[in-house]
Amino acid sequence: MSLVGIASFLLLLVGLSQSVPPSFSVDFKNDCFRKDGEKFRYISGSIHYSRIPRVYWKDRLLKMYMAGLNAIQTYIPWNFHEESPGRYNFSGDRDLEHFLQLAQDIGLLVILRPGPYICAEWDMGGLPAWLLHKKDIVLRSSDPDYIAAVDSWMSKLLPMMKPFLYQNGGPIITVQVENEYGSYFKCDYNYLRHLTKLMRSYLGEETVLFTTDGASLGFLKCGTIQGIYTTVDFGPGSNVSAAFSVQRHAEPQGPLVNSEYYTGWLDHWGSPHSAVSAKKVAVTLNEILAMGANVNLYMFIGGTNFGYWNGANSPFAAQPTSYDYNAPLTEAGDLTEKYFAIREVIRMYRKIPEGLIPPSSPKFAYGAVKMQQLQTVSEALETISFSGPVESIFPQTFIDLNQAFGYVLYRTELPVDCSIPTPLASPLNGVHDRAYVSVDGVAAGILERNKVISINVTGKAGSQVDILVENMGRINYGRDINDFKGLVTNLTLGNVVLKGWTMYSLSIDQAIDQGLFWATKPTSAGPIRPAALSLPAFYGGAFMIPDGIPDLPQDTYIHLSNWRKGQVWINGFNLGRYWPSRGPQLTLFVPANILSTDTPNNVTVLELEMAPCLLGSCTVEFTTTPILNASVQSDHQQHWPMFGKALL
Ligand code: NDJ
Repeated sequence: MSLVGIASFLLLLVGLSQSVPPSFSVDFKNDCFRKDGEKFRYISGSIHYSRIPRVYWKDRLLKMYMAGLNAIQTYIPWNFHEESPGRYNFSGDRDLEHFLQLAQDIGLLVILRPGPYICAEWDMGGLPAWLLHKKDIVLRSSDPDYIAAVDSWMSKLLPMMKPFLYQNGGPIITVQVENEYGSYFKCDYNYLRHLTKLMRSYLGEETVLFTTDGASLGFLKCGTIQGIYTTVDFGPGSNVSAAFSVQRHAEPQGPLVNSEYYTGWLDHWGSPHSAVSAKKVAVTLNEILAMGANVNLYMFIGGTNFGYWNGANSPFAAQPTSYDYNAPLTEAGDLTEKYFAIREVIRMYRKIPEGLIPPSSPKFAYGAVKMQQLQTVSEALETISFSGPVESIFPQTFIDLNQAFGYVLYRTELPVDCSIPTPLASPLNGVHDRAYVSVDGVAAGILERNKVISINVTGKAGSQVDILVENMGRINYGRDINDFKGLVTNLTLGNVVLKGWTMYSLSIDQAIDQGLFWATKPTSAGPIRPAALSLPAFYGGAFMIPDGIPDLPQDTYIHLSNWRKGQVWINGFNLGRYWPSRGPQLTLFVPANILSTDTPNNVTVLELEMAPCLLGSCTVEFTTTPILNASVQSDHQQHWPMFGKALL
C-alpha cells in the first residue's frame, strides 16, 4: 500500500476513534445547558485574577474546586491590560492565559466576562481612563471613539480567548456581553448589537453569549438583546421564584441562571463593613439549586484592590483596598464557616471531590517596624515629578496631565493678603477627590469631594499654596463614570478665582521602584510642630525576615494604627490605601510573595495627614489578624442598600 494510502487509512482510523468534538449549548426544549450533548448545570464562583497574586491562583482555584464548584466566573478588566492605547500587559499577575489554563487543569470550567465594562468595584468599571482624552466621550454607547477603542481592544483580547473556548478544547463555556447594561442610562441597543456582532466575529456562532441584569423588568428593558441569552442576578433572601420569573419574561425557555448570587457585599470607606450570614447565603442557595437553576456565587473569593485599582460609587464613596466581600474564602484565601456551609448545600446536589482541602495559609507577625520621615511631597517634587511642571491659567485634570492614577501637586500663590482667615473653596465641588492644602509650607486643611468644599486660610499676597490632590478611585457604576480626577473646576479665594497654576504629575511608584527615596538622605526632621495636620510626607523603614526559619516568609497584615490616611508600598509593591481614621478597614493584606528573606524589606508610606511620629511611636506593625470591620468615623455615613441598585 502506498504511503498516501497508509496515511489516509490511519487518518480514517483516528477519525473514527475521535469522540464527537466538544460542545456547549443552550437546550431551549429542555430548559438546560448541554455539555457534550449531556444535560449540564453549573455551580460557579467568582474569582478576579486581577485581585489575587499569580502565585496564589492555583491555591484559590483548588479550594473552589474542593467546595464542589464545577465552574468559575471571572471579569477581564480592560484597564488592567491596556495601560495606554496599543500598549498591552498580560504578564506576571496579569497573565490571563495562565489563569485560564490553571482553571482547566484543576477541572473548572470558565464563565468569561470580558465587558468591555465590568463594574466590579474596579476603577472606572474596568474602562481605561485614557478614553476620557476625548472629553465628551459617551462611554458604553455607540460613540464612534468609544467603539473604535473597544474594537481595537477586542481585536487583541478575543483572538487570545478563542483557543480557550470549550468547543476548541478549552474551559470557557459562556461569554458575557457588557455588564448589567440595563442599569445604565444610555440604553443604546446599537451598542449591544455591535458588541454581539464583534464577539460573534471572533468567537464564532456557537459560543453561548449572555447578558446579566438585576432581576427586574426595568433592568431587562435595556439590558437584553435578541439572540443573546438573558440571565439575572439577585442575593440571599430574595424571592427566588419571582426573580427567575423575571428571567422567564425574556427567556420563556432555557436554563434558569443567577449570574451573581451575592455571598456578601461591597464596602465603602466610612461605612460599616458588609456581612451576610452563612445561614442566609446557604438557605437561598439551596432554593436556587432545588429549582435546577445554574448559579454563580459572587464573590467566592474577593481578594484585594492593590495599588489604585479600587472603584467608587456615586454620590462619591470610594471602596477600600480590601475586597474581602465577606466571601466564603477570605481576602487572604482562608476557609470560613460560609465556605463549609455552601459546600454542604452543594453536596446535596452534586458529588463533592474527595481529598484534602488546601488549608488556610499561616500568617506571621513580623512585629513593629520603625519608620522615619524621608521627605515631604513638596520637598520631593524634583524626585517624583518625572515629567516636570506644567503651567496654565486654570487648573487641569489628571486626564489633561496624562496621568491616570495616584496624586498630582497643584501649586499657585495667594493673590492678596489674607491676614484674616479667608475661604479657599471649590464652589462647584470640583475637588476630585481629596486635596491636602498647605500655605508657605504649613498644612492648612483638607478639601474633600461632596464633603468639604471650603476651608479657611491665612497668608500674604504671593504666599505659596501647595494642593496635593488624591485620586481615590474612579466611579465604577452609573452615569458618573466619566471621572476625570484632579481639580476639575476652579478654586476661589474669597470671591476671586485663583489663576496661574503650576501642576506636577507625581510618578511615585516609579520613584519608589527606582529606590529614589532611599537614595536621598532623610530631611533634617526639624521639630515637627504639634498640629492637627502635617504636610503630606514620605516615611521609610525596613525589616529583615530571619532566614532559616521554615516556610518563611509567610503572609501577614500591616497595621498602621495611629497613622491617618495614605498609601503603602513594600519592596516597591503598591499594597494600596490605608485610612484607619475613617475605617472600616484598619489592616492591609500583605501576600508573602512580595517579601524577602535575603534582603531588607523596605516599607515606604505616603502619609497624607498626620503621622504618629511626634506624639506616639513612629512605627507600623505586621500582625497575623485582619481588621476590616472597625467602627467607622464618618459624619457623612451614606446608606447603601444591601444588594440595592438604582437605575442611574
Ligand atoms: O455586576 C455588578 C458587579 O460587578 C453588580 N453589582 C456588584 C456589587 O458587588 C458588582 O459591582 C452591583 N454594583 S449591584 C452596583 C452597586 C451600587 C451600590
